[in-house]
Amino acid sequence: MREYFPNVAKVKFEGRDSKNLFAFKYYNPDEVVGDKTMKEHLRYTLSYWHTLTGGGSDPFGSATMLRPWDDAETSIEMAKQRLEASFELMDKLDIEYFAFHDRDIAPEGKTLAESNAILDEIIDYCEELMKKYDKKLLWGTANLFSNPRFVHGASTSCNADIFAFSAAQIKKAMEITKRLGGKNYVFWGGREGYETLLNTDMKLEQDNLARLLKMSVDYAKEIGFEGQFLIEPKPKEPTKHQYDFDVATVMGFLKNYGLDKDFKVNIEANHATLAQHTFQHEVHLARINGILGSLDVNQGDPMLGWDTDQFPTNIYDAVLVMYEVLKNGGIQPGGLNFDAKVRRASFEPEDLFLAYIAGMDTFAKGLQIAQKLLDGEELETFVKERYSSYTEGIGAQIVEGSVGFKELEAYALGNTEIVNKSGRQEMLEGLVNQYIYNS
Ligand code: XLS
Ligand code: CA
Ligand code: CA
Repeated sequence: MREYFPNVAKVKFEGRDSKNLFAFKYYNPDEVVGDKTMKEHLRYTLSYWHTLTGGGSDPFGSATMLRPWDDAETSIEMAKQRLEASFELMDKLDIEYFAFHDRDIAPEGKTLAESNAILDEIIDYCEELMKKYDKKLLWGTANLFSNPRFVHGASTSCNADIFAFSAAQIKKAMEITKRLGGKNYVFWGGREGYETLLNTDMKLEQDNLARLLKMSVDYAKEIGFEGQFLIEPKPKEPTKHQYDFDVATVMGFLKNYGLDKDFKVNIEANHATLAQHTFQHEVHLARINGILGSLDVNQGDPMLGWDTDQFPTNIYDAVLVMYEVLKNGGIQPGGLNFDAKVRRASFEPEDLFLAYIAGMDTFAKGLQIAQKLLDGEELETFVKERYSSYTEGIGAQIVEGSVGFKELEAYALGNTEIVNKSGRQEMLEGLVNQYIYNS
């Protein structure tokens, strides 16, 4: 098989003092952190769409990326070359998992039947390469947003024919995900949202979205697909208002339609910030509600208001998110998917390696620091102490549910001196910094 990245050898761990740009400084797959190896904790995942099919075009200019498969003669040949290149990348970067959409792994045909046949051919080859390189599928999904037919959405389209087409496409995507042993299946909203309420029946659209999800659950049972279903929240882009706005909105939606037992969430950092939340906020909320499924680790740019999908290099965010993951007891069967693309000006093939190395080192270091933060127990102890009034006396009675308004009024009337304590935010931020500086 052709070598696509001949200028880069297998990337190895060389430690913090290494000056080799193509080496890990912190990601040491076999290093044990807490109760697992780094590799087991992090479950790094290559995003097929950004890494293999992203060309670097933006609203002002066309593609810039130099890619070794650019010379392929047909789209099927190109898809096969991309597959080969993706496994070489995973192999050289020691990435165990990948994730894909049906339409980025294989080109679309003129009809659904033709698209399915092309997909089958590519998936055959993918299966072969997965065995050869010992790689796994974190999740599969269907692209229900790129083709112009999805102009009004997929399951929320005003056109029932599009609902049917979407169902058929998900059916096939779920089948191939099962076939490849996918650990999860992702539903990101695509164009499930609206631009203006002047032309929108929001009630019907939301009911239909729930109908499609219910059909997905039923079909998974029918074919014995046991992967975890994940909804990926995003507040806007491409529509002005996406229905799966954020974790809280998704939770309400799932409960409303009786789907809460069947879905968890795939949280993306850049989507969290677009919703005016921190990444940690979204992960924390999912964790305390038992629905933390998987993570798309990237980052946005605080100066830009859109989904820039940059490789994650912010150590502060990585620490706080890994802290949540550790408190969750891990992220399996989810993982950390680099849903990130190199900048348009980083167009050389080697930039892909440098970007993944930067992201992988950031989360490896974040994991190490988070484990220390957890072991140090200062944060947990502080929070526990801050709420200690609920462990005894009137607080304990409130929590047990043994008092109501009358009892609380009697208590409050007799309690003439209420004392509050400082929240010590600056001290705690300094403490987190100390862990980062000293590790
Ligand atoms: C787009 C999403 C998408 C999902 C998968 O913003 O991040 O790539 O992760 O459909
Ligand atoms: Ca994503
Ligand atoms: Ca994104």
